[in-house]
Amino acid sequence: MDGESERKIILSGIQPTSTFTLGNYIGAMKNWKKLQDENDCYYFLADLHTLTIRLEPKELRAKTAENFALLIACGLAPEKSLIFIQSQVPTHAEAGWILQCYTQFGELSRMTQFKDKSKQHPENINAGLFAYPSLMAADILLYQADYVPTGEDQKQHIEIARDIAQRFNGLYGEVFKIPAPYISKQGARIMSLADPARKMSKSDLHPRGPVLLLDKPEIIMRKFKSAKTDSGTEVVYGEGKDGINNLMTIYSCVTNRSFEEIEREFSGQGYGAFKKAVGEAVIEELRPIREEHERLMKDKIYLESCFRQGAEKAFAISRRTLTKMKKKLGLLM
Ligand code: ATP
Ligand code: LTN
Repeated sequence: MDGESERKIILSGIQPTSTFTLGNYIGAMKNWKKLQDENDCYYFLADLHTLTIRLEPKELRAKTAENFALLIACGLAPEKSLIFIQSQVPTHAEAGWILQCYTQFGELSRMTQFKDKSKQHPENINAGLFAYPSLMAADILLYQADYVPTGEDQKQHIEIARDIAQRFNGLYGEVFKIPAPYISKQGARIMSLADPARKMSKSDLHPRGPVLLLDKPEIIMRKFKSAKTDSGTEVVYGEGKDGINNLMTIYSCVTNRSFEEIEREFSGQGYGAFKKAVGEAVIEELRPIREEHERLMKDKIYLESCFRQGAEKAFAISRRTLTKMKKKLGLLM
């Protein structure tokens, strides 16, 4: 951010497709938490976006509840940030449709996520998957967000949201604030432990690729010990060392140590000792989250009151922008 002192509007979302990973935590939630004291923050589960792939209804329901509790367990406090579930706030789908009519076929065709997901699910390349960025633009623009903190992979979607906002404003006057991406320099792209050339992703089915936030300590350690690295021995950041670079990034994000400090700390110790240390650091970082999650999952009444109140407030805020959009368009109100 540009160092101005006034509070900014911060908004971000995450799909509840599966249990959140260490990549989601480092690239997204850890930053979301830092921002919540000094800004007005809106965070939500993008469950409507999840419908673009096929999930069992039972599974979606369970993952949405589990991940809502995980957001809180990661330190997002309902008394500080507005936390809600997208499908419980009807303005998103309505504004999403309107903005689809202001999104061009050509620009949607260029989206990397669309190309990747179409390859992953060739049997189900649906219109929702294609128009996904228009709904995401609605999510952002409805709240007049200043900044959208995400990992690197979402930058293209935020750029299209800016283009849509500028196009709409150009036609109808100042309706939307133009949002900016907010991507931290480090940890914006944590890689899979099994294949460091690929992004760590919660939908990755490889048993040792993603570290899940609810993994037990012994599982986390096993995943780090078997993490794929090159044939070298020195813990040094460098080209052609994707596996070690990724482990160093994870360790650095979790312990706040610089690469130089890490190189000094593990000089002459080999990869084995380093992998174990990264595993231990991650276990300690995730332990309080897992414990808090376990506690929250037993308090269904509290969780439900959080998401009901969140949805109500989100509706009240987003409705102002939606009403403005509809008036500008000539929809009879
Ligand atoms: P899926 O496998 O369901 O596509 P995903 O794990 O890639 O999911 P998203 O729901 O697309 O995660 O992303 C949620 C947030 O986490 C976004 O801000 C995204 O940029 C961030 N994120 C996802 N994966 C990583 C990663 N490997 N490193 C850093 N940030 C990430
Ligand atoms: N596309 C995002 C999730 C998402 C989002 C948003 C992120 C949906 N709407 C609005 C930021 C702002 C993803 O897959 N991570």
